[in-house]
Amino acid sequence: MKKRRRDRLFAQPLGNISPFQFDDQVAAVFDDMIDRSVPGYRTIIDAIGLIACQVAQPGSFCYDLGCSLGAASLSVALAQKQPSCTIIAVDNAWPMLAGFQQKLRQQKIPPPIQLICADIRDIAIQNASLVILNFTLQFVPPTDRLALLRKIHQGLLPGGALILSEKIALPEARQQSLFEALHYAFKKARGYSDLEISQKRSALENVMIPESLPVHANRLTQAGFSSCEVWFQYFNFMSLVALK
Ligand code: GEK
Repeated sequence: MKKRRRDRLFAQPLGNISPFQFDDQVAAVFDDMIDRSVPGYRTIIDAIGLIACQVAQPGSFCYDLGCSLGAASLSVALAQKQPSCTIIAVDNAWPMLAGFQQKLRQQKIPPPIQLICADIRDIAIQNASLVILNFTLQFVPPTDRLALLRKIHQGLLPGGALILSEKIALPEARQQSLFEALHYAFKKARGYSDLEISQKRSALENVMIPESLPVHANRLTQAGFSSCEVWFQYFNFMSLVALK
């Protein structure tokens, strides 16, 4: 297994901070970046495999939308005792998919995993027992989110589940600044400097748009989901399961 490369992308002063992109530079350090930036990321990835074992149905599809380097897909694949569903992993950033492809070559994975380079707003979802949006919806323009969730709901089989993980905004201003400060402290404790944190924050502005939990819950209901439960929260990062 290749040693993970440390994220230093925002360590030097950048005169002009361009909007964040999932390019070659990001793909090369992504494992380290997400692990040191998203509280509980590894716990969520491991739990996705456990959730998949409960809901994945033989002969169905499991979609990992915005798969990046495939951590969630691999968790689903490795957790299954015997191949039961085909995993369809989708991302529109080619450098991320290329990184995932490289990982797949290094590992022996039982169930089939198909990689698709596409915008998740454009693909068909069908015969799905599980759909995973692990920190991806926050990168989809808010005006397109309901249509995407409706499509996911329609493509799910009865009893199918959506795992939605997001950075969330807190509706109450004092809680918002407390949770922001806690996330800042989390990143500092993992070795990011003030400069790295503030430059990355600027790069993500208008690219990643978090919303509050009530906004997500209402939209899921509007999209047709009959129930949703938060199973994980660590500061302003949460993951929920929505059922058809
Ligand atoms: C993980 N789920 O490690 N269509 C396809 N892909 C998209 C789109 C879109 N419209 N918008 C964004 N992406 C992963 C982590 S990262 C989250 C997900 C983060 C892709 C984008 O290219 C990137 O790979 C991913 O969604 C978001 O479990 O970096 O905070």
